[in-house]
Amino acid sequence: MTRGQFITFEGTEGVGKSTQIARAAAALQARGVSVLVTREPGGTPMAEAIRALLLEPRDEPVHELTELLLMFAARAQHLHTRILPALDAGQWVLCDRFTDATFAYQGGGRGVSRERIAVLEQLVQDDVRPDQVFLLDAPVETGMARARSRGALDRFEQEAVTFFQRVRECYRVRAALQPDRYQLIDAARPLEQVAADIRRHLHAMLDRR
Ligand code: Z5A
Repeated sequence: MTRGQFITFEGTEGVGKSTQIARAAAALQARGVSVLVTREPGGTPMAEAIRALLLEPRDEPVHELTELLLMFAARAQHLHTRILPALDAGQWVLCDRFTDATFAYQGGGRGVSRERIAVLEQLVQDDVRPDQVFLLDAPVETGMARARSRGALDRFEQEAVTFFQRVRECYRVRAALQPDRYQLIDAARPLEQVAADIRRHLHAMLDRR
């Protein structure tokens, strides 16, 4: 059995990750690929319970290490009980955010050091890294306007524009450092153009196998 591909979708809020994952899954399925669509934090019942803890707005200040450890606790459960078994079974896993989000949000956004995050990455993931990362990139204000038309804001969505600007910058730096693994996608364009770009990259991945 050929191992599946692990593909993640990243970016600041409202850039269109969920929308594009659904289209990417359909494009792969049309080529006969078995796909698992999942997300972080979350993806298993226990990890979804941790997600609810993380996203719920609360009066108590949340320490950045508490947030970091909860992200990786959810990830350990998700990776080892859901993602890796699916990859071993030959499925392609499309995941809405993964550890790049931790470097961007807890690192770039909250100021936790890269080294500290890397220690947990190694502990939880060993050598597992996404095969391909689609970084959907758009001005922070564009994504915020799209996402905020939905109503009540979660704990992350309540952050200031400057927080998301640091997150975006961190993502862009990571993408520039590893151009083979990242596809930087201009997500400010109309939805169908973004989807066509991603589809082209996925077809190229399939053709190489
Ligand atoms: N987080 C973290 O801090 N550390 C970590 O390690 C991880 C996560 C894994 C929840 O993630 C929070 O967890 C997240 C970071 C943190 N907080 N924030 N911000 P999430 O992925 O669930 O949250 P999100 O980024 O806020 O998701 P989102 O708002 O659902 O965004 P999206 O999935 O990128 O967008 P969408 O739902 O596909 O689209 C939003 C709207 O825009 C929708 O109405 C679409 O129809 C529309 N849209 C999409 N694309 C377009 C284009 N191209 N043109 C026009 N309109 C569009």
